[in-house]
Amino acid sequence: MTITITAFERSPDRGRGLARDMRVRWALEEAGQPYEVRLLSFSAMKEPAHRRLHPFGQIPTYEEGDLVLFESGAIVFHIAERHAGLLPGDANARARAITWMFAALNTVEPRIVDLESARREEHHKTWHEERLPILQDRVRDRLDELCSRLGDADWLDDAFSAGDLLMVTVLRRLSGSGMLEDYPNLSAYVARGEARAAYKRAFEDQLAVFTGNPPPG
Ligand code: GTB
Repeated sequence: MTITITAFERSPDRGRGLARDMRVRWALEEAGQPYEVRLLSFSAMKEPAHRRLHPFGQIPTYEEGDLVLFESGAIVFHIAERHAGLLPGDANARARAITWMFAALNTVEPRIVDLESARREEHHKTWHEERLPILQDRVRDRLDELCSRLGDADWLDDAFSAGDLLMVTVLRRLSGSGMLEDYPNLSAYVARGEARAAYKRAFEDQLAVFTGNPPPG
C-alpha cells in the first residue's frame, strides 16, 4: 500500500531539514519503506480538505490505505511498530526506547520550541530581552541533564532506536543557536544521527523540495 506524507511546499527552514516531516522521512528510510510526498502551501494546509486529515491544519500527515495519522511522534511510532529497525525486540528495551521518544517530544522539544517562538514572535516586545535568557537557561538545563545521561555512549539506550531518531531531530532545532556547541557529546550524538545513510537520504529528499521550489525573493 502506498504511503503518502505531507510536507511544506516552501519550508521556512530553507531546506535545513528542521520541519517535522524530516523525522517521518527519516523513519521511513530507516524502515526501508518507499513513500510519496504531497507538498502543501500554507493556505492549502488550512483548507477543509487538509483539515480532514489534520485537525490543526499542519504538516506532517501520513496516509496508508484507510489509515490517516497526524502528529510526527505518533507517525514515527506507527512506522517503528510495523517495521524492523527502529524499536528493539526485547520488551524492556522496547519500552525504554518508547520512553525516550516521549522524553524527546514532551520533555526536551517544548523548551526548544518556546525559545524559537520567543525569537520569532516576541522579539519586538519590550520584555523580550529579559525573557530570552530565562528561556535559554531552561533549554540549557535540559541539555545539561541529557549530556550527563548520554555520557560517552553512542545512543540513549544501547542500540539506535526511534528514541534517538526523535531526540536527534529535536536537538537539531538548536542548530544556529550556538547552544549545542557547548556540549561536545551531544554535538557528536547529533552528528552520529546525521551520518546514518537513512538520515542522509531523507535530508537530500527534503532539500530537493527547497532547491526545486525556492521561496520568492
Ligand atoms: N506536534 C505536531 C507534530 O509533531 O506533528 C506539530 C506539527 C507542526 O508544528 N507542524 C508545523 C506546521 O505545520 C511544521 S513543523 N506549521 C504550519 C502551521 O501551523 O500553520 C514546525 C517547524 C516549522 C518551521 C521550522 N523552520 O523553519 O525551521 C521548523 C519547524
